[in-house]
Amino acid sequence: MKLERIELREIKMHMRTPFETSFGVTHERRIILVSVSSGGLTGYGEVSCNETPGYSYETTDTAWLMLSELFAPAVLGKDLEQPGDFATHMKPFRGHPFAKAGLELALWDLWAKAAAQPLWTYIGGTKTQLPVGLSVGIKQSPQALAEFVAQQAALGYKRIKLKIGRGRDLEYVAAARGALGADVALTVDANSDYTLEDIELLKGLDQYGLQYIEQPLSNDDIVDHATLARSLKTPLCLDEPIHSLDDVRKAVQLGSGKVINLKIGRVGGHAESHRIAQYCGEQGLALWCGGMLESGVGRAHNVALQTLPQFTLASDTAPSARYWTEDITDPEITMQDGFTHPLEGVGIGVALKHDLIAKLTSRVHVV
Ligand code: OSB
Ligand code: MG
Repeated sequence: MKLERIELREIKMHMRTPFETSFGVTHERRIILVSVSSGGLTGYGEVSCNETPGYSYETTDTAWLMLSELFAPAVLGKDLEQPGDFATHMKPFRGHPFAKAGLELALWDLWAKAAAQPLWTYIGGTKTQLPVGLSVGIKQSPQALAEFVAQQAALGYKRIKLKIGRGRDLEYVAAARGALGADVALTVDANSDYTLEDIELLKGLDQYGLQYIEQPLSNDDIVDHATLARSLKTPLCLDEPIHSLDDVRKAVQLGSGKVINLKIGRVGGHAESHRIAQYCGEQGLALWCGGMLESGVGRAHNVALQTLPQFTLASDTAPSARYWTEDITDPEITMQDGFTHPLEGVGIGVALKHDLIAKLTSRVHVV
């Protein structure tokens, strides 16, 4: 298909409640929607990196620059046989996976629409019951956290993940575990806030029966994680340092973690996500799909991805209502009894609310 038109559109979406992690607080998301048109069809993708370089070096502004100046011009007018060909055109450009993914996702949606198929079956998905986990931001006090998680667990989530950070760890986890009881699957995510000097403190987490500890150490580390893994009973989950199948392979070789949080944006799109999922299946690694506080567009892609048979644990695909007063898609992402389900329309299976999107738009660039 010949890529006839590429549009970048930045929208601002206010979060219903601020989301705090060890690297900062998010009140408002600045999201780039990417649309690619060909033969009367349009595919949609989302750039899901943060507004500041707290989680990764990419930001909304760096992604806008890369997409408008380099990535979109490199494929505009090109005739691609399949979305996988996108990688060939990105060869000259190092890094910036979130920016690349915004465009790559749009291609997958477009190709699935051209095949008149839902994206989830187009990529080879088979699972229809998709367990949902909730990612809970850092709260003001252990007591406030305990009350919040008790409320949320009642909604049926299959796993609760607590954001932790220095000075906001053991007491908070103890309070949440106390409120939830022993049977609820509980995890923590430090977003790289600790070092190996904190090993005794981190060992203290073993007593809470956590399913895994996500990214305790540096954002680009897999070596110290291997050392830490040998000292803990709780399995480690890697998030930030995984950008490719090669990164997963090296982490497995070193023993850095037994669980992989796969984010489509962080690995540059569906094609690399698919390769990573297959490898995780072969290696017996536990796998789940992470979230980046996406709009319904990004979440629809996340839902499609986690229908692949290699996904084994609950994914951070909480319903739209958890994040937004009104999401930009119809339908919104929903959850029933702790599960979400593949979206059955063609492509990503959601229509965009163009009137609402127009009101949220801060800039548009047509390549
Ligand atoms: O580390 O998984 C993370 C949000 C922004 C940046 C990093 C992370 C997160 C989340 C939220 O945990 C997941 C979600 O609910 O979308
Ligand atoms: Mg994480």
